[in-house]
Amino acid sequence: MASDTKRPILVPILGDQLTRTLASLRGRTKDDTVILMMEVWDEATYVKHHKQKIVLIFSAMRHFAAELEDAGWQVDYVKLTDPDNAGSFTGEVARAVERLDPRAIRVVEAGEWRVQQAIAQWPDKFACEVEILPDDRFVASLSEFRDWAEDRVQLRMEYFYREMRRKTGLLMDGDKPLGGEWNLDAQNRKPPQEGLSAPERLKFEPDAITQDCIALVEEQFADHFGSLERFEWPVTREEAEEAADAFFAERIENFGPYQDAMVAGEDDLFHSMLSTSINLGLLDPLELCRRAEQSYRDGKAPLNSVEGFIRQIIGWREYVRGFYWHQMPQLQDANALEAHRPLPEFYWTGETDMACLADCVRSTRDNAHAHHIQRLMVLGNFALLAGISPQQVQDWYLVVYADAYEWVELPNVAAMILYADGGKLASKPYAASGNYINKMSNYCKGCRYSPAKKTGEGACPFNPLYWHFMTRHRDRLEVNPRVGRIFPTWDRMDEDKRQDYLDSAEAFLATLEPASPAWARAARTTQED
Ligand code: FAD
Ligand code: DLZ
Ligand code: SF4
Repeated sequence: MASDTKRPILVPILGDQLTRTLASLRGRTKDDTVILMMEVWDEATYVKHHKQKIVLIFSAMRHFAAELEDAGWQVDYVKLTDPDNAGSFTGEVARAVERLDPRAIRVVEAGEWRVQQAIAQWPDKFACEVEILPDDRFVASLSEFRDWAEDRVQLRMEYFYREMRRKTGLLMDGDKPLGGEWNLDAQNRKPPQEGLSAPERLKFEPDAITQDCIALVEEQFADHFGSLERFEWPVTREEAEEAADAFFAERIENFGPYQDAMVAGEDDLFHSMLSTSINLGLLDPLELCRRAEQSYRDGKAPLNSVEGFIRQIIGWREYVRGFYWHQMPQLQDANALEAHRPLPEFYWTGETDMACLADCVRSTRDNAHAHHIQRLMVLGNFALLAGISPQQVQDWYLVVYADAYEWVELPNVAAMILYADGGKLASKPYAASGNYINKMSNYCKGCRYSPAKKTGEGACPFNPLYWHFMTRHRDRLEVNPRVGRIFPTWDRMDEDKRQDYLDSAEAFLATLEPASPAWARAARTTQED
């Protein structure tokens, strides 16, 4: 065995830890550190991720490793097709320990429960010292969230967000919110006018490294969901910064007003499209918030746009991460509304006459992305109203979006859209009829259904499904101050009308085809969960 000082420190860096200032790299010297990066089958296949998601992660990892090497670091990079690939993070670390005989392993905790459970075993598995460091790329540490959450009967993003505003000083005027109000969401619900379109986001041509990853994915993951015809995501910090520059130059001004708008074929609108880069670690979320604030102070964007953007990041993003670790592992099995219907086939194929859903699935397939309101009020709203099994919906969202990691996907799906946690995260289920989608989009104009028709042939299915859902869960929802007021409207309808709603919903639900076995296998859960 080499003397202790000659033995290196092993620093494994996971696929979503592509940050040069990562805690495990800080204070390390280049000559006594070996960085380990691993493409492993377990991560690529625990669900059958969208093809673009795998290309994105592998390409970003390979570029990051090359950058580190250029900067003089020793990087041990294990490719997926390495014949000795052990298939898992733990297996690869074991191989590296054999190879390098490190004096210590230093790793930043994983973003996901599943992976962190494995890392927590490393101190017992490996003879050398293992140091597991907190991931400090977030504004709030996990213990800070726990302290905040402790003793609260209800957890609400709004109050947590105010704490984060105070902590960061973002948009503050002393101890008061700049402009007098904490949350300007009410100004951010502008419906799209005819012909609304946004400047195109910056798109990136695949270079040789990305092309290799595309070829690898075409070969190894041909049966995964999603198109690889266009791969346009930033894969390096430099590209991600260019994408952010373009957002701050061209789209932040209208980000707020049109945050909830949807336009068929306009896949990005005024959204930043930066979540993939933020989640990989290529962009610093707090730095983006400071840039957003500067846009307001420079008079380039209104306060409602900037506050809205900052709230998504230091509010929602931080809140769901804290909530995930606070609620795991029970969150993954939560099913407060006892929803058991299998995920319909059209979530994979887009083959449905419902124009809104078809367009959202198309964007998801083509871009590995759909914007927030499409995920929430179209795809999510349908899953909620139709009573789709939370576990099947969770896996679908985890598979199909390039920015999906369980810590951010699961709270949004289980708690925000499906109310499967019984209301710990959200004060009410986000249930809506066709009216909402008609108001906030141009989808209904191209649909064979009519949002104005409430029941029967040609009626928008969201209309009867809405009442079917509300009455199914009346006991729980009637006492909810935010939605309970709707029940007197139901009670005032005559008996025939109410029956019409329920029959129409039942008839529609009976037409839903469950996902065929080939698609069901993309998820961890099967149709019989
Ligand atoms: P923008 O609209 O430009 O927002 C700016 C940033 O705010 C985003 O990049 C993101 O980092 C953050 N953000 C916004 N909303 C949320 C939110 N609800 N939770 C956490 N961060 C948020 N986001 C993911 O990053 N990964 C997911 O797996 C994911 N799954 C979702 C599932 C559902 C059902 C819903 C309703 C939302 C989900 N989101 C997820 C949140 C949101 O839809 C995406 O972050 C957003 O669409 C990404 O596009 P953008 O970068 O253009 O976002
Ligand atoms: C999502 C993903 C995929 C598809 N593949 C890998 C991989 O081969 N190697 C890797 O380091 N990370 C990958 N990831 C991202 C990880 O799943 C992510 O880092 C963990 O989920 C964090 O807990
Ligand atoms: Fe969607 Fe209903 Fe509008 Fe058709 S009519 S696009 S199903 S909301």
